[in-house]
Amino acid sequence: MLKVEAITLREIRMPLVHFFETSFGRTYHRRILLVCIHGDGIEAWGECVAGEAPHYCEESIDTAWYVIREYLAPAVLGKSLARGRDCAPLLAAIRGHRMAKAAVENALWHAESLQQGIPLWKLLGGARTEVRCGVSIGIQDSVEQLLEKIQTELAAGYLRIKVKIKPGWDVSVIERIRALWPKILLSCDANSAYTLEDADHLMKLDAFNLLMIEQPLWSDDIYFHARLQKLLKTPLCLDESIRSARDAQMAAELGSCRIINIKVGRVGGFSEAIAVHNVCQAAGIPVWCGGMLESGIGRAQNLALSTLENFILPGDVSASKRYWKEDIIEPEVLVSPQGTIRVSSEAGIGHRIRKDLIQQLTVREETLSAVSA
Ligand code: OSB
Ligand code: MG
Repeated sequence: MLKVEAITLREIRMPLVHFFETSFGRTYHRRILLVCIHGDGIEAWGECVAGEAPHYCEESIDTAWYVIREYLAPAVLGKSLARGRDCAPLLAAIRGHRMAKAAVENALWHAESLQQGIPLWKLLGGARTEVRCGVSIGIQDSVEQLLEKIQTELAAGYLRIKVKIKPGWDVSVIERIRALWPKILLSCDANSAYTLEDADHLMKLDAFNLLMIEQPLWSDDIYFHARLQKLLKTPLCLDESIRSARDAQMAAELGSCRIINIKVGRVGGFSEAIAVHNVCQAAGIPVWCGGMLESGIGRAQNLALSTLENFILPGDVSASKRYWKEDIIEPEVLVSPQGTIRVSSEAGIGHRIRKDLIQQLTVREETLSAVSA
């Protein structure tokens, strides 16, 4: 039983080692909202994966800060929770704002794992101790630069390469990659940059034996992806469109995709992520864990989720050093030359949280306390 005594919101700024470009733009540095829950002598952490601006979804770091301060924190402060799982019902009266909710809920799962003295991945129901890793590579200034990056990541051992595509940076780029590496596990992610009118163009991708095409159409669509999937040989994978287990069920029943990317922030926290995982498993849809350029806290939590049984495909779970010169956890997330990460058997997230570094990176901080403690 954890009594939620106080919640600290903190914004840290971290420059990316290399810019990251998707079909909606380039990011050079991250503004990351960290949630720290205090209670019964425990400090537990959650990372909000909302972006700097509302491009991937409606949320941003600033909307998340506002919603947590005004609505989510008051719903849990002063309450005693037996389990991380008990958080979601307390937040159910607030619609949407899933990334904000996930930051709070995931911190409570972290608290539970610390209190019980077990690894977070075990608490989530993890079934494996080694996770297979892939990388997501953004749009570059030239195809040559992209090919060079792929070469580097393959040499580092990564088991699947995903490249970002958009109109004007798609079929010919994939063709160049396949000419060099005919056999690697290769996928692409459009972040909703196309419409059904592009179906004929997207069908050209069928020539390249891709593992999947991720989220080609609208970020809120499930129906039209089913129409597109019928035209394509290549499996579609949904990312943005899947916000709940219900969405996953709908996609499975309509045949909108054959693979699903689970991001714990996008679906509102670990309990819904597990529910999406279970729906997919029952429907025979393999899943993998997506990433949102997380700092070490979110990265370690993604790793924990990736140990569940139906996380069959290599995810966008990669080493800290691909994104950060210095990560806020110790040890940082390391990937073996075989492209795998072994999870820790320590309690909690299995990494020490570097509070000194977090303090140095902090640009804004606010502590909310229970009214009558
Ligand atoms: O669509 O998967 C995506 C990053 C920001 C927003 C959306 C996406 C991504 C990535 C990065 O692909 C994956 C990672 O964190 O390594
Ligand atoms: Mg994606």
